[in-house]
Amino acid sequence: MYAQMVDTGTKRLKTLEEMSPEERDFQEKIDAETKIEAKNWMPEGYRKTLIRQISQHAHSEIVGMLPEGNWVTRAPTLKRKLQLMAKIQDEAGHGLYLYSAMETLGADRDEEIQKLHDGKAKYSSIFNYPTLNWADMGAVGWLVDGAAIVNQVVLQRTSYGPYSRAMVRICKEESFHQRQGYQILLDMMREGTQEQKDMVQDAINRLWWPALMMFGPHDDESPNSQQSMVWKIKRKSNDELRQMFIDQTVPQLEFLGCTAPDPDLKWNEETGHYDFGEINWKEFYDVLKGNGPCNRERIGTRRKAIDEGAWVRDAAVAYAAKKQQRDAA
Ligand code: BYC
Repeated sequence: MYAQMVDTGTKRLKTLEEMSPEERDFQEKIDAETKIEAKNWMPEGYRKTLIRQISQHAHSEIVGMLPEGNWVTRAPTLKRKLQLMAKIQDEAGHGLYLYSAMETLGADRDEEIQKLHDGKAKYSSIFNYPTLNWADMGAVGWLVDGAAIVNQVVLQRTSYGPYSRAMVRICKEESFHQRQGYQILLDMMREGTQEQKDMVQDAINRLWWPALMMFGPHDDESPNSQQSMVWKIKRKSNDELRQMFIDQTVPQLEFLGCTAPDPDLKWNEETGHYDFGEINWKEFYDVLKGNGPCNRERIGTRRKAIDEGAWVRDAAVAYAAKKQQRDAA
């Protein structure tokens, strides 16, 4: 039974015998599926890992609004425009629940957001790709929210209570997003012109591999996984989740009448899963380093939004102070 990284620079985890009594109690709670709450004792590494993961997740929701925001003015009908706006507002809400969950761990929201704007914090690689045509709105909903759901359904059982409860609500909304994305593509494939059908295939060709990258590096290349699995922050590994996503998505792809840009994708009778080709990991790590097609644009837009919204925040603070004075008088 292992629970915590030994601080020796090695990858070995501490055995129960090597732990302090507090660490042992904590791990026993985790093993018994008791949720950890904000006021409970927790190892510093557990707190830091959660702040890292939840803040990255929150930043992803907020930056994730940008590729879709690009299409609000060009959505083809009023109904589609309203649906897209509602989805984008939901993402903002997800960001807010997640920043709040992160604050329960003692992290400061402004500081974490500043790290994002300084290019020091990560957010999901997928949002550094452009959305070039209307079918991308369908493909983002279907593939990107679809991948997010596979990851987040499992996170509903994560060991930290506030994160797990935020996930329950987020998953409900994400399921709706996935369905509306798939419906956009179905309509284009069933009722569209050849040009519109080609747009759907083009969107899938561009977003397929980046969607698979959302699950992170292979398990043996993932520095955080081993510890996060023992602490039950993560309940399934990156590769397990990626396989689940492929297995559920390929039949939907076939139903659409489209193909994936992967010549190695095929059903494997023996394993009962789809085999698929290797991700371009160089591209993945380049995007993480800030060199994806839209990294600079995304961060630039976020910084501009914060700068231009400063007067609103100042006005709200001034109003609250005035109200307090009036109420006290
Ligand atoms: N992009 O050791 P690993 C959404 C980083 S959906 C960028 O496996 P971990 C939305 C990783 O952070 C997307 N970075 O890490 C949907 C780590 O770097 P650091 C958000 C990535 O944390 C629709 C390093 O690579 N979902 O929001 O154990 C519309 C090594 O990786 C990525 C979540 O955030 C990536 N794809 O596992 C709008 C879900 N993959 O921090 C919005 C919650 C890996 O050590 N997060 N990295 O410098 C998780 O489940 C886990 O954090 C991950 C990575 C599976 C993503």
